[in-house]
Amino acid sequence: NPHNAPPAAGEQTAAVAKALRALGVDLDAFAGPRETRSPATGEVLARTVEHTEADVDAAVAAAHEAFLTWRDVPAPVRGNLVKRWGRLLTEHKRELAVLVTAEVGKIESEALGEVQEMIDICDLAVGQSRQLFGKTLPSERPGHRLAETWHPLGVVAVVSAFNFPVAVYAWNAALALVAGDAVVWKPAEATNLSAIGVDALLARAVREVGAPEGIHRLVLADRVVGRHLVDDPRVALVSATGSVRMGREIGPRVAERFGRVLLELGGNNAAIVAPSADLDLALRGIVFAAAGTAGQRCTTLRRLIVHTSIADALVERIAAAYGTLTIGDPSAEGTLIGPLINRGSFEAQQAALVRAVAEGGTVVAGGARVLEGEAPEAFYVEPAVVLMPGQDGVVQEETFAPILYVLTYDDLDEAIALQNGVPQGLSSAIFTQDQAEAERFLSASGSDCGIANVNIGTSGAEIGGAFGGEKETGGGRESGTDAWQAYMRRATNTVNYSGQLPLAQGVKFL
Ligand code: UN1
Repeated sequence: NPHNAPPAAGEQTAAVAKALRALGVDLDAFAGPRETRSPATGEVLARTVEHTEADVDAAVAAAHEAFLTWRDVPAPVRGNLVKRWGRLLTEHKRELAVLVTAEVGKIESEALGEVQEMIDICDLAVGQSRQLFGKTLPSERPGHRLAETWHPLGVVAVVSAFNFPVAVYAWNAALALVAGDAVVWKPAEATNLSAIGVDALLARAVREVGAPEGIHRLVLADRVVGRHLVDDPRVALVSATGSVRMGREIGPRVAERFGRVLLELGGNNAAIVAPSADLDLALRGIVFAAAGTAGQRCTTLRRLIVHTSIADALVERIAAAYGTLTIGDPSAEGTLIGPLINRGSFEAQQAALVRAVAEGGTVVAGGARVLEGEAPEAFYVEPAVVLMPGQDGVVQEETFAPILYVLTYDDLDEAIALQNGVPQGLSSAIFTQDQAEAERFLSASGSDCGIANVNIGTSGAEIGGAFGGEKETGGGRESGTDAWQAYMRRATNTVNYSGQLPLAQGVKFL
């Protein structure tokens, strides 16, 4: 693969300091022992505070108190806050993207795209602030009216993952804030700086529109302290994005106290490529979805299920395309593959490849670590393509790295069974020109995922559609047409204007 040398030492640290200053952040106010490292060089970008359980308590208390005022502010007025925040995000798109690139190693256009997702969800939420509607229903009793009303829910805890360090927070926060909730955000430990930047802009918007100061709080904490947040009975909803392991821990804890969860967990996304597929288009869709973001999206394409008749030709073209992808400095012109987030991620990538081979797989492209000499503390890998004889073992698992497993099929039912034959259910796609096949894939007995696409890859969804998945993906939905309901509580109102008291179901009493 062509390479771009990793950034020079200190270059990113300087860029981060400059971006934070432009965002109005005084980093000294966050000074502490937690190191944020650049995945592109391994250097320490900044050291920030580690909040304690007492800090979490204080954050939730402040958020809860602010909620008590915020819930009575008319929703369209709440929308003004999100409108202002969206403007500030637009003005500071570049600086935020610099932080995302430095902390996550995303290439520039993807980092900008992530900030754009925040701006888009703000727009959606502002419009939504005038549409938090309930239905009015006919009552079975004369002179009665039945209605449903949606009310603010309370404090929403947002636990976000490193790979979308800012967009996923915005999906939650923008809707929660118009819904009348307060938000407490615990970002992934690797991405404190972009969280600090985003939170600073929200703080500014809050000041400018005169909203209660406590409606947003940032908690910079590890998993252990994070548990304290999840367990707090004042937290009405925990919206968490991360691994299945994390979901298994959070889900039962919140259920124990009858709190609500919105879980966005692992994906093991597949694309079926049918014999009629437009292979030029499929190739581009596959390469972006499988190798883009260095394979670190929840929606990354991890399994390719190709019709036997075209498998050899397609795999050859994918391998050739992979060889042209430039790996290296995520902010350099032309780079398409940045680094993995850290050493643990690299070790998981290597272990998965070793296992795949032991299970009968053949690595036909990539997989090797590169740029090790230039950046011994950074982990760049070539995206890999691995032919697999079946999908037991390692193919069942989500390895957060660019590894594409290829399986073959002979008839569509078999392909759909393979597509559905994993524990996760986030995203899926079919490449076909055959309309009947496409419809079959989208039908009730087709893909079992929350996202099912035709002639487009598994990743890169727009915020207008609901985002989330089934099975071990956790069942939650963020963004989209009715996600706002997750951040509100629903009341049913029966109003009697008849002057009589007829009982429902014809019951006679007194
Ligand atoms: C994630 O990987 O956690 O659909 C979110 C996509 C992006 C969001 C991914 N819009 O790939």
